[in-house]
Amino acid sequence: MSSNVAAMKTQDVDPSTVTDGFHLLIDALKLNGINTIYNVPGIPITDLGRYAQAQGMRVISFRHEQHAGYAASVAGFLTKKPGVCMTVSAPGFLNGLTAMANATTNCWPMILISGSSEREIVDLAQGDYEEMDQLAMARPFCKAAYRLNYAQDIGIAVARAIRSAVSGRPGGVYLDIPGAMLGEVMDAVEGQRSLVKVIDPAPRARPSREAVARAIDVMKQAERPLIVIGKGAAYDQSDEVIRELVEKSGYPFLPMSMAKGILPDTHPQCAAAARSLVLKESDVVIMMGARINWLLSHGKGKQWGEPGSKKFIQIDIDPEEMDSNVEIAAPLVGDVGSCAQALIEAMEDQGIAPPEAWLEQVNAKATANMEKMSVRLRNNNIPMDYHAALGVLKDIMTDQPDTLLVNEGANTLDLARSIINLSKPRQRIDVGTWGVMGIGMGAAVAAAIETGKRVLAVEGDSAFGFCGMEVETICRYDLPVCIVVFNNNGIYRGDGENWGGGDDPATTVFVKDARYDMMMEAFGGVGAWVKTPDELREAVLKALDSGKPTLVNALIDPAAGKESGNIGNLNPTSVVAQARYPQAKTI
Ligand code: OXT
Ligand code: ADP
Ligand code: MG
Repeated sequence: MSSNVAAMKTQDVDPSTVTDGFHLLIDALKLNGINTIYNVPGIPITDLGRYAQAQGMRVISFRHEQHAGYAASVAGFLTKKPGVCMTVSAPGFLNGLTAMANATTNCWPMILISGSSEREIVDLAQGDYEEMDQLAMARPFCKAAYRLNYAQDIGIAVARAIRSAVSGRPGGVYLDIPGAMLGEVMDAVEGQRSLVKVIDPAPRARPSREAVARAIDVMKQAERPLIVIGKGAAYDQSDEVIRELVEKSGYPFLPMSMAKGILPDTHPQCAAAARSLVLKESDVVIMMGARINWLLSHGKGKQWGEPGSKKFIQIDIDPEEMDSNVEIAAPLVGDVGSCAQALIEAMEDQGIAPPEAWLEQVNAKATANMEKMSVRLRNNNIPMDYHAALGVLKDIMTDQPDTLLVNEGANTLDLARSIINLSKPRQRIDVGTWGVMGIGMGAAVAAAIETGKRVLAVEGDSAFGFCGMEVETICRYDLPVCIVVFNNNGIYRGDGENWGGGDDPATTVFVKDARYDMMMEAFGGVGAWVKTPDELREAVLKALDSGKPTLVNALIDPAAGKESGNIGNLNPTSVVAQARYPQAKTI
């Protein structure tokens, strides 16, 4: 910065010859195709949001930073470009940090930009306004953390942030913006010159020829093969290549929850409805953008059959993922598209085709499970149970495949995952690797903003409570989001009792029959309070048809759910507890 620029007064300024930190940051983001910021305003970034809007960016302001952050991370998942969340210092930063940590855990690219207090005061711990050493706090939760001390470094810092977020295994990146830097004035030409357009930030990574040959050798030995497709594959957007690999190999495939729809759930090779069988009985498993973590019982235990009965081929962008839980016989390090393409080419004339008997066994199990399920979906019990309500939503989603599905809760999540068929890639956004509650409204906003499509958010009443105030955000931006709250009056179930016999309600129950629909009405949206499958159908169809922000409050039998949905086995217990509280055995 030249000294005459630094000494300028407002009346001397010709905005065509000088710029500042605010505008350079906006220019740097726009230059790199980032045109949306998910934000909560306040000192020192209030004006940054205003100027970004003035400069043609979409700035979506939330009521709480966590949801702005979740929205940014979901934008990253859907677009392969880092979603940007902007917050104020200390408390706002910490609110956003949860979302950035969640993005890193889910391998989604996101940049958290937080304003921060005066460096000199923070470093001497002299008690500045919202003082906190944010850079140090952020580091354990992201791939990279950078501080921007000078306006002239903005171009490089934004370039580094973008590359860190999307290259290799994607994740969260933190950019610390001391307030003083934003106001720093700089010559406009020099400023423009300092900006960096990132070229090829996430280059394709092809697997080596030897690695492909090794994988083919393993595939040739397979008698009961399986492909597990994860959200890393959905993120990769190589939808056609994935489909070709699955269909050319003829292998049954099991989609992890957010990989549903890359190939339709109704595809003849889909083994979602034969999950236990394929995990247990398969002998060769190709993992494609899916980690062998808790969601797959770490690849061990009785779910996976006899120890040593499997060989794994794993496709992943991150070499360190290999052997993390079980031995990987054939690691394929690279992006899903390149690895799948390499396998397709190398498979030619290798006689790779699964034995008919295996396919028949898988199909028989899937058909039996689907038949059992379809009977349960057609009931008219009052109060409604999960199956009846989800049967309605299943039909609607089948008829309207361009609608995106957001889903969270416990029973609401687990049953919707199995029941609602999807047919488009990246059609489903859910609680992800951490099973986090409260992602719903941020995800719904991002899904609507990034795709321009209708969104159906199927929410447990507890899950919705984590983010419910964002219905105001949905109304304010008039987004085509229909929220269905599965209102069973509580966490898992609404019929719990205080085991001490006191007047306080049980720890897992809520106010009975709460009118969540009125929250939506309070902000000008449409509310509906439904008690039967027919009423539910009518309300959701009306919402999706009109595109108006709508909340359908669906009364669900408080006794219909299971403790923790499908993962009750993860709750710790003890013989002492079981002996003291006989009720513990019955939930
Ligand atoms: O093969 P088998 O025979 O085994 O059958 C399987 C499939 O083959 C079959 N299937 C089908 N059959 C027929 N047709 C079709 N189409 C079909 N598809 C599949 O069905 C079975 C089951 O299949 P599935 O589901 O694929 O398999 P499974 O065994 O379940 O898979 C295992 C998992 C682990 C992969 C799967 O269960 C999974 O992905 N689970 C994710 C679980 C998860 O993340 N849960 C959320 C967290 S729970 C808890 O932590 C909650 N909290 C605490 C809390 C959290 N999380 N976060 C924060 C910030 N604070 C606190 C809270 C507060 S949940 C919660 C709130 C809950 O209350 P709500 O009111 O919101 O919700 P309700 O419960 O509704 O009240
Ligand atoms: P799921 O929960 O669906 O099983 P995970 O989040 O556990 O999926 O796994 C996603 C995996 O995908 C991560 O190990 C990540 O490194 C990997 N991944 C992310 N992007 C790509 C990509 N473009 N190509 C290959 N692997 C990827
Ligand atoms: Mg509930």
